[in-house]
Amino acid sequence: MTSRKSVRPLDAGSIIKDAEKELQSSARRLFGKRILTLGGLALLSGCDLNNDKSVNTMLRRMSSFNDGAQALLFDPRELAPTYPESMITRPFPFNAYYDIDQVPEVDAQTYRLELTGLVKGKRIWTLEELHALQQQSQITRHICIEGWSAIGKWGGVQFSDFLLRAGVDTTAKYVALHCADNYWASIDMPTALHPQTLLTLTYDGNILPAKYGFPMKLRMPTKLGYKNPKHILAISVTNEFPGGYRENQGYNWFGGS
Ligand SMILES: Nc1nc2c(c(=O)[nH]1)N[C@H]1C(S)=C(S)[C@@H](COP(=O)(O)O)O[C@H]1N2
Ligand SMILES: [Mo]
Repeated sequence: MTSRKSVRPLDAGSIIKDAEKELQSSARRLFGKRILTLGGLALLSGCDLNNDKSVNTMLRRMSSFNDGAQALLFDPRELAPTYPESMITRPFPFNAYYDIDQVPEVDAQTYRLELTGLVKGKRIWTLEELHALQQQSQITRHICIEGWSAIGKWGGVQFSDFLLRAGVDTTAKYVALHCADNYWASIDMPTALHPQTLLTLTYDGNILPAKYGFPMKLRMPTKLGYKNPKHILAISVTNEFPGGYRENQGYNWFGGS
């Protein structure tokens, strides 16, 4: 992993507020009218929430819940919080399974996004074609399970929009994303169709720089950082569980934030 020296400390208070919102509504479904607070969860998981280290520990423990329990806790229909421009973390941290000097360089001219699997429509997309689709932007919090979080602004095409245009079979179970650095991740179809899931082409108003995933990163504010793949080359739509780079190393597949 990369050095964390340049990274800001975890903004614990604000994460707790975000997580508390999620937990209160999901806990209602789990425990009827009784509300399980984040404090209650902290008690259950045995960590106090007064310092960054314990928030990190809790994030890890939450991620090691089994996928079924997490699917209940983190409803894919809920919206992640959004933030004002003034709260953007500058500089936004870089992270990958290698150092920043090994970031893959993808050539914009020859780049083609390839769709495979359960797709009826257009399977090959140029960057120009993707930029010509309707664009939107979001300011959301990226939470990395390694113990940091940061707020950033991403712009691009709503993923559900893209999938429908490409004639993807939205009754399929999974969407897998394959990256230029051999990383891959996969998500369930409800997450793929979530209104905040964005096929991003820009970061903070500029073309996505290489370190943040040029030419595109799939941004899902409802998922932890490792579920947000950068440098995507191919997307496959399938009913067979595709796993993922981090997931196959033991990170939880659901990966809700
Ligand atoms: N292709 C690829 N995507 C990836 C990773 C990676 O190593 N390779 N790391 C993931 C992790 S763990 C994090 S926290 C974020 C970091 O994104 P950033 O560099 O834009 O902050 O990218 C995610 N997507
Ligand atoms: Mo991460």
